Amino acid sequence: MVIISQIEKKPLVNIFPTKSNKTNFIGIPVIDLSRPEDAKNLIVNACQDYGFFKVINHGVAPLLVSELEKEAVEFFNMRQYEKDQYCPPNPFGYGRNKIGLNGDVGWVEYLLFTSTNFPINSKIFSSLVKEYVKEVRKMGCNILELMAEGLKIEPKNVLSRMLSDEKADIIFRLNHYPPCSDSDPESDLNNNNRSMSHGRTSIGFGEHTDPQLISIARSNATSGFQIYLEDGTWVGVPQDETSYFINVDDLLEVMTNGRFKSVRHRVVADSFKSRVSMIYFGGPPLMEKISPLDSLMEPDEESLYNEFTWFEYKSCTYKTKLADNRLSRFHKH
Ligand code: GA4
Repeated sequence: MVIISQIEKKPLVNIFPTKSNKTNFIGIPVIDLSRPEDAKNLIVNACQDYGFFKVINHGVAPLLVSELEKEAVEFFNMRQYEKDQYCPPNPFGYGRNKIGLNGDVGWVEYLLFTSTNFPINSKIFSSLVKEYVKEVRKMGCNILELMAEGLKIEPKNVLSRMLSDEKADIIFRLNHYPPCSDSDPESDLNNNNRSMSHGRTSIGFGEHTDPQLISIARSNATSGFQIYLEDGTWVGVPQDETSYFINVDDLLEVMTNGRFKSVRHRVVADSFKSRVSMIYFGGPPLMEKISPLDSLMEPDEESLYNEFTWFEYKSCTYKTKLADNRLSRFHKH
């Protein structure tokens, strides 16, 4: 894949890793969706341990994915003034370098939109997005059902109903991280086994947690995605363009009263290769009340959070910076 467009101004954010004493990490959990009996328990373990896992045998047609990626690449290959017609992302549309509304920057350009409001005037592109979002929503519902089964909570659709609802608040994002020659591939950010002595790396998308319930991501064969482990290390996720990567988001952490972890993650720009990713963010209907699930609470267990609607949480999210801990604002003190 060739992407010729370059982001003009380089908002380099060079950062260093916090620690590098990796412990007990045995790799990203891989869940085979064609084996639901095993999958349900493995999903629960992965959500508790990392808030992150990879799925295989997911049922999304490779042709659909490659056609959508082709459209995305064509879009990002357009001249800057053509892409700028879809600016600014307020919060939806085309964005470049700036992330959100509060001063975050990254070495990235993107298209951000809701499933019902695709800004690009191309029938092919918009019908591929529609079809893709439908397929990925199906996968998301399946995963949420397996989660409920693994957690032994009833009814089976207690989580998935929020995604299958026609008012589910779905956001879809296409990201393009152009190669960044200032990124040092030897740096500790890109390779966790080396010392941090000369780490200078460009952040494509800064560290954050996703506010929704679940995020379902897929990218081309360029690496750069990293997750934060509880022991304070960042680990690079080996790329696999045939699989999907699932994040537990903030709302699932609340609904499981902290059993599942909303995974902190970031993307580091590659020095040589473009990275193109597509991410489905599954949120519930705006008026859905969010609190720990009764069926999961032990008799004397107390809720860690004050109840809120997704609308309240989302509104608060858009007032924050990317790296902020948004959940802490809803913690009971
Ligand atoms: C992170 C997850 C999704 O990409 C997103 C992002 C949103 C944006 O890019 O506009 C936010 C970010 C995300 C969380 C904090 C706020 C809002 C940028 C930002 C600084 C679309 C979302 O829903 O929240």
